[in-house]
Amino acid sequence: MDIKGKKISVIGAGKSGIAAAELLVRQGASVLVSDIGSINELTRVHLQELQIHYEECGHTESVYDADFCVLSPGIPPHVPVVQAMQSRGIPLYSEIEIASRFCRARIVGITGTDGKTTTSTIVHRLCEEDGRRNGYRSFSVGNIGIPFSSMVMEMHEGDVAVVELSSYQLERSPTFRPDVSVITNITPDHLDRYGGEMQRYAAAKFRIYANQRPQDTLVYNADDALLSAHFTATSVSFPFQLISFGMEPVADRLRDNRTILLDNEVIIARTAVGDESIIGTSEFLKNSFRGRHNISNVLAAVAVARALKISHEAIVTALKAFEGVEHRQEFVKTINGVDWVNDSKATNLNAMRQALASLPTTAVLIVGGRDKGNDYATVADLVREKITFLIALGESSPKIMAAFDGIVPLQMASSLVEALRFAHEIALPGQTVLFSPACASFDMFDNFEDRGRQFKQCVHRL
Ligand code: UMA
Repeated sequence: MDIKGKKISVIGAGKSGIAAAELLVRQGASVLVSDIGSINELTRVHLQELQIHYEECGHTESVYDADFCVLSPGIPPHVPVVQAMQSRGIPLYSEIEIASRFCRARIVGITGTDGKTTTSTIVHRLCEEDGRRNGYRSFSVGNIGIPFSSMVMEMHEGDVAVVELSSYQLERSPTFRPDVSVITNITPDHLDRYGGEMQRYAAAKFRIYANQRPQDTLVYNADDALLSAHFTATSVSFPFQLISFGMEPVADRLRDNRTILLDNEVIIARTAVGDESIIGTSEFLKNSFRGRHNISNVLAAVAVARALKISHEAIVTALKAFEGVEHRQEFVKTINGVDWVNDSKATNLNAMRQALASLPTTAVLIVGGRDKGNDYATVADLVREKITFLIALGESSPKIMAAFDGIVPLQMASSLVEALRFAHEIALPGQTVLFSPACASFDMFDNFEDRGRQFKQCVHRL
């Protein structure tokens, strides 16, 4: 991508905007970073050091004096600055598109509603293990929290970029092309951005394979009804290789003869030439990494490993050593026989559902935050079965109190500290205290990482 001397506006001074600006300036472009809000002191100093122009507290006319614009993923398409760019014919690209144009490494792109962080982390560990043996490096970037642009110039040919991708990041990425793409599942989330239409949300996810070619691979979850129907429909032929994975018994769903499946708790790679045993689930499941959904994540990662030709030994070694992901059903501590679990990454109801389903004990549940249009009735049965007491927290607590009234004893907490204090008093030895908010964090915290860290600090202070 030749951008020398080009004028580029970067909209949003968050993580992705700053990383894209830095990459573009280092490649010789003239960049203006523009944010609708204020830019923090640390970022301002960083921009000044790099001699990057910036403006804050609003987008001025200057942003339209550009050859193209880089849009941060959290900025929805209906906001005035995006509308104005479009009406003036200024091309808009995602930070992912920009980074991928400079990428020499192989790209594994991982999307899906849930499981993408865990799957990305496992794939990264498998690649690291294989890379140690074969002299290449793996990078874990994207929605996981480290912008692709911030690492891309460190990547060399033969390395692997494991890129976690939200649907937002797949928008405005017209040439992005992963060597291996993964779709873990598609269930309702972020529908506010897609006019409430599931089809539009799914279409954004399907952008992940739009540029894939015959030498590339797409990995999909065959247990997901929407994905299974999409990729087995005989009316469409896909110009790339398909590998399915799933825990449900394999029916005649395969059109490619390659699948990663579970047979009597053993992961099997099935191809036209036969079956190969990979690993038993008891060899990688542990206190810090448990639940059926995590077996599904491992199946996806094994499918990627097969596509990348990662050795059997590297797969087994890395899986045995895998201890789970921070903020994702993360075991924090046992206090008086009660296990405390941080699941702050559960920003939607489906993620909370998975956490409840994989609980080995009954639990006291702390739930709530900024509501995303959750229909709590859909988890009522699971809550009745697994939860002995519910503590509602944050903006959505009145809605949560109303939804679970009569289903489980409950109480509202005015702060995280108070929620923990209630839970500490109520939980009995042998139980779990599960912090699985099922909501966004922005009502009380900077982001879900901040929320999870504060939770863990409070637990350690109990
Ligand atoms: N802004 C404007 N103009 C507007 C609207 C917003 O300038 O009209 C500004 C805001 O004031 C703010 C900036 O844009 O300063 C924020 O940009 P952003 O929301 O895109 O956030 P980043 O810090 O760039 O982080 C993004 C991802 N955030 C979102 O997609 C909301 C991060 O995913 C990701 O880790 C990071 O890029 C690096 O790739 C977080 C996330 O919540 C984890 N993702 C969602 C999810 O997982 O559900 C999709």
